[in-house]
Amino acid sequence: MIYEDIETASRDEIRAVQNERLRETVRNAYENVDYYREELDEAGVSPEDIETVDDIHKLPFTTKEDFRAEYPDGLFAVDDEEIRRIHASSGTTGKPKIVSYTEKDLDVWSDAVARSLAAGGVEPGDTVQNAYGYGLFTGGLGLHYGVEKLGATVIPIGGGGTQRQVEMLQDLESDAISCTPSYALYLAETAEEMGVDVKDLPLSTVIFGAEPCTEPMREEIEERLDVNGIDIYGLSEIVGPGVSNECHEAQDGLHLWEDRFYPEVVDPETGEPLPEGEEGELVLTTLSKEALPVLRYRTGDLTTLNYEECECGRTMVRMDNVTGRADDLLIVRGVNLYPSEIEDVVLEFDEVAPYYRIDLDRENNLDTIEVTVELVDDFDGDVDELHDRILTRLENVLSFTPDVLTLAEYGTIERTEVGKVQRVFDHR
Ligand code: DLL
Repeated sequence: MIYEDIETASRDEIRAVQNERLRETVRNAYENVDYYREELDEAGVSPEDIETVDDIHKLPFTTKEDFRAEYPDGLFAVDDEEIRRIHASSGTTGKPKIVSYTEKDLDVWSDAVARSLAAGGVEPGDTVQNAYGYGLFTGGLGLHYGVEKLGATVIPIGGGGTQRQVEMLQDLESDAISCTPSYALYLAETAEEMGVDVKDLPLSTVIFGAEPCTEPMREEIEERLDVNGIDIYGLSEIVGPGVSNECHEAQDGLHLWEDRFYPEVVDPETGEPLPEGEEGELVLTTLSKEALPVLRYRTGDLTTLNYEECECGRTMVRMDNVTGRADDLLIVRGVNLYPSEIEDVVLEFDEVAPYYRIDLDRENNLDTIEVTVELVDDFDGDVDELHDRILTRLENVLSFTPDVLTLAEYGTIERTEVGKVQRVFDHR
């Protein structure tokens, strides 16, 4: 189901909307946010210089450090009376990034989420169990209002309480659940422990996001829960969930709602724009936000853009699913590695459960890396032989051998019931 006509508009139509909204956004930022006025003045750019999206590169970037420096409300463009809601993105260090919404912003956001859900195969009348955390995190309320906007029923269960989640799936016959990918797996595991066969339940879709999910992880979710695993992407600074979403027809990239958020992909080192199809850092500009216009935000997320029309009929650009962030890069004794590359290799093994952790340390001034993976519950093979096979595969695919590879028993690695999973522990 296509939720809004603009999703199938021609490139010219999309461009026209983007150009007009970009001009408005820049004007709003310049006139109402001291920070942007100073930045643009310093860069020698006036709002009149921005006529079309082709001029966007003239604008300076906004970074997470700018959000922190302007904490709490230095980037807000409206008076307090116009703000209807505040959210915050926690982050692991420093102050949270505070974000705000006017009534219209909330409306645009819930439409973006409704669009996303419809693309993911959720229909009006369906029941969606929303297992994202409610509160300052944008996942809970973001999904909540999107489900309602679509005309579906939301069960606002929030994060955690996994046994109850399973009971609700059974008793209320939820058609879809929204949660992080790691939680979807934990749910499957809990259901198994409870003796509930999730495959027998009506559940047909998992809307997962807020964390990276590699292909083997998605396959595991789809298989264990017998569902369509649909990827939803977003970030608080831009709006929250609903910036882009996979369509259930193709499941081949996430349609980015580019009438609301303008995407670019740049070289993470130099900031130079990259041609279509090349992987780099996603940069987003809000096109409709009143309370918090954001110009060229460096998301830190690595992806590629694909402007080919999709088989679902939507014309909006697709981004590759995000499996890493520019700042996830692990440099171990000079070798560059992304955790997702390790995940891709280890989860290829049927004997390995989808739980792992990576520990980095330093001994005698030398980096060390330990990879711990879990064996499946019913493993009855030769551990040493499997250990050697995994090491050889890591060596062949990544030219990398961990100092220690531990094959732990099933259930050893801590599960994340609430919030985002952490898999890399840097003790250096
Ligand atoms: O995680 C918003 C969200 C909630 C998205 C629920 C999807 C579902 P933040 O807490 O601000 O917002 O974190 C944003 O999370 O820059 C990515 O690094 C990561 N992220 C979000 N969605 C995905 C995804 C929410 N589908 C940061 N795949 C982003 C990979 C994702 N990473």
